[in-house]
Amino acid sequence: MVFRSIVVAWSLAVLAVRAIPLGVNIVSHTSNVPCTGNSASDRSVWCDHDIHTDYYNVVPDTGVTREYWLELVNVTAAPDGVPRTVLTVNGTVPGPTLYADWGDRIKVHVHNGLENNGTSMHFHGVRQNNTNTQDGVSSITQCPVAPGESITYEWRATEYGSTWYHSHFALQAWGGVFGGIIINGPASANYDEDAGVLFLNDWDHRTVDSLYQQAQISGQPWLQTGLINGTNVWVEESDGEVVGSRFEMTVSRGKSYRLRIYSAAIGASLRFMIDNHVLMVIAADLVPIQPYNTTSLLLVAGQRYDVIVTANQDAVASDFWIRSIPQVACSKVHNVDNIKGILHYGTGNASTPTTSPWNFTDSCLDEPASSLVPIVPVDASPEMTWNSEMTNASLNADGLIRWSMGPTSFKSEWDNPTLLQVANGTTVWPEVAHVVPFEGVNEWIAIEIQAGTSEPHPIHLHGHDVLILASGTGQYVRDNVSLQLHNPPRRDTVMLPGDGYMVIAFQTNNPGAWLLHCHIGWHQAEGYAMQFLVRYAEIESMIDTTALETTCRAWDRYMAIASPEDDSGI
Ligand SMILES: *[C@@H]1O[C@H](CO)[C@@H](O)[C@H](O)[C@H]1NC(C)=O
Ligand SMILES: *[C@@H]1O[C@H](CO)[C@@H](O)[C@H](O)[C@H]1NC(C)=O
Ligand SMILES: *[C@@H]1O[C@H](CO)[C@@H](O)[C@H](O)[C@H]1NC(C)=O
Ligand SMILES: *[C@@H]1O[C@H](CO)[C@@H](O)[C@H](O)[C@H]1NC(C)=O
Ligand SMILES: *[C@@H]1O[C@H](CO)[C@@H](O)[C@H](O)[C@H]1NC(C)=O
Ligand SMILES: *[C@@H]1O[C@H](CO)[C@@H](O)[C@H](O)[C@H]1NC(C)=O
Ligand SMILES: *[C@@H]1O[C@H](CO)[C@@H](O)[C@H](O)[C@H]1NC(C)=O
Ligand SMILES: *[C@@H]1O[C@H](CO)[C@@H](O)[C@H](O)[C@H]1NC(C)=O
Ligand SMILES: *[C@@H]1O[C@H](CO)[C@@H](O)[C@H](O)[C@H]1NC(C)=O
Ligand SMILES: *[C@@H]1O[C@H](CO)[C@@H](O)[C@H](O)[C@H]1NC(C)=O
Ligand SMILES: *[C@@H]1O[C@H](CO)[C@@H](O)[C@H](O)[C@H]1NC(C)=O
Ligand SMILES: [Cu+2]
Repeated sequence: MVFRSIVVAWSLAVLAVRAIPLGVNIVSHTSNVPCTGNSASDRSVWCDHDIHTDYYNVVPDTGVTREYWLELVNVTAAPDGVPRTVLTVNGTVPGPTLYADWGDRIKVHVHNGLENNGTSMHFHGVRQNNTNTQDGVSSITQCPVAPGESITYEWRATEYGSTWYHSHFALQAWGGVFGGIIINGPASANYDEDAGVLFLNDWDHRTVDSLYQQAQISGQPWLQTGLINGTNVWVEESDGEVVGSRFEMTVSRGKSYRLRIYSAAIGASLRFMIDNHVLMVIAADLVPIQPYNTTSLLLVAGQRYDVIVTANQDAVASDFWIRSIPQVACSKVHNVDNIKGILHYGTGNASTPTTSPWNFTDSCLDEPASSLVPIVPVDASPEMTWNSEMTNASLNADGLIRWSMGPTSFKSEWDNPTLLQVANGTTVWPEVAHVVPFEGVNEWIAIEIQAGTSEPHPIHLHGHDVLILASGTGQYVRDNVSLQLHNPPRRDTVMLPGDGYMVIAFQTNNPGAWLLHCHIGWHQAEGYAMQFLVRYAEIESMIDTTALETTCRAWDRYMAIASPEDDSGI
């Protein structure tokens, strides 16, 4: 089949005035019919498919390839009114949103326009079914892309919903290199309008790179503030002057809006709420769930929730605060009461809200398992291969903090990625690369993770939605804890409770080198990671050795003048 390439390079100005999800109108399909049937009064249908379609095995044939060009640019920007160096995609934080329909192929050209950093682009939560080579992880699936060089990624949107792309090189993602991905598809509840992505960040006026040394000596550094979709205000300590501006979202009374909420935090766990408005939750990461209502939602680093907000208030006197509240139990962020945006009813300028927050309990635990019920059920097999990992922190020979999953802190080499070694026939791995091989086809793997400290950690597995079979505090004892095998919560990023444990499961149905790691940037850089090498014999044929080696050769040339690797390599 010949796929037609559609060049998609919308400007930000166009994005700002869109009324319906972009990308749907301008696409001409070469096969199949357009996805009619999906409307405000029935979001469950999608072409010949619907919200009950098993998206792990079935994917619509759209015949469409979406092509995007992204450029890394080093700018001076002031997201909260205070200027600093920000590493961006195309000059903005967040970077441009990528749109596609369920089943489309997505081709992303990334140009590294930075002077002093490598890069690689990871499509978080994207399943990469048989395309592990496109996962964009430095040291695992590729060498970093050297300054001035480009790379092209191509993958199929086999799942739909809300996810994001971000750099997987050093701390670059938290320097500003990230943006949203919206894959249009069916939904588990109806809404009038798609309001798009809404990123939550923790933020500081110093760069993450300049804080890394301190993080390695005394743990997560305190950050000054946070952003809502790339903006916030800041009150100058010297004279009380207010700089920056607040995020605003304008709604019409009576209408319902789908909001895609993301945490792109480097460390904080953020509670999201809109005063007086209930959030109807319809998806956790890329997994549609049975809708449920809540007044606030905790997002740990890397997670997403899709919610429907109905503008059902009488907004005569006031607009409403949108809040992102770092949870003090596990976050080191100041300014907790002033990371706010405004939900504005009607036309004209927004007023300063006088509304009060919903009551909440400060907590760093994920939403209860009973709330996160996937629409498409997946059961784990009681016959599983077990893998146990103790996680902990210690000091290395230089007195720097190093985290470990298992016996050693993770360390991989920028210029010798796992896939290059697989292409070369390597089967013996250094202990620090923490490679766990699985050869079985469609075998169920249970990973038991025990936290060695009181700090909770958002754990992310690449290339899979994991099933959360158990989670709790204290020491895990296999025979004493029952596992939820029947349709447990399923997603790509899960909070490991402090001084606690969790058991997550996945099936070996996708060959490749898949990273499992903590999504707190500092911890990832300090070695909180391991990799699964799934079905070795099938990986080699997927690798484009020429492309891999071309990137690596350019990187080797750059490394002669670059700063040496001083982190885990991922
Ligand atoms: C990003 O910037 C590049 C270079 O200016 C431009 O060609 C491209 O269209 C932009 N991409 C998007 C998605 O806006
Ligand atoms: C993913 O790949 C497997 C194995 O090739 C295949 O059976 C399955 O249908 C694919 N899933 C989708 C959604 O394409
Ligand atoms: C970004 O620009 C600043 C200021 O010129 C420079 O110090 C820094 O090295 C640059 N960063 C990268 C990654 O190129
Ligand atoms: C990336 O660039 C920043 C400057 O913007 C620098 O501080 C940092 O060391 C660089 N990181 C790597 C791994 O090259
Ligand atoms: C958040 O920013 C992105 C990127 O600029 C934009 O597409 C989106 O519409 C914004 N979200 C909301 C809810 O306004
Ligand atoms: C959520 O609350 C709204 C009213 O605020 C109600 O219409 C809706 O049915 C509720 N949804 C669920 C899943 O309980
Ligand atoms: C809205 O705000 C803008 C910018 O602050 C201002 O110029 C304008 O007069 C305001 N409009 C109204 C109706 O208050
Ligand atoms: C929060 O709890 C207090 C004390 O129970 C109560 O007075 C207040 O109305 C509650 N606020 C909200 C928004 O529910
Ligand atoms: C974690 O590491 C610390 C410091 O190396 C050590 O004292 C402690 O015993 C370890 N904890 C566990 C549970 O292994
Ligand atoms: C590939 O294997 C050969 C022979 O074992 C070795 O000499 C070479 O250094 C390896 N190359 C890489 C990139 O690992
Ligand atoms: C496991 O449960 C049994 C029965 O409740 C109890 O006697 C035993 O102490 C528990 N084991 C551990 C290690 O907690
Ligand atoms: Cu962590």
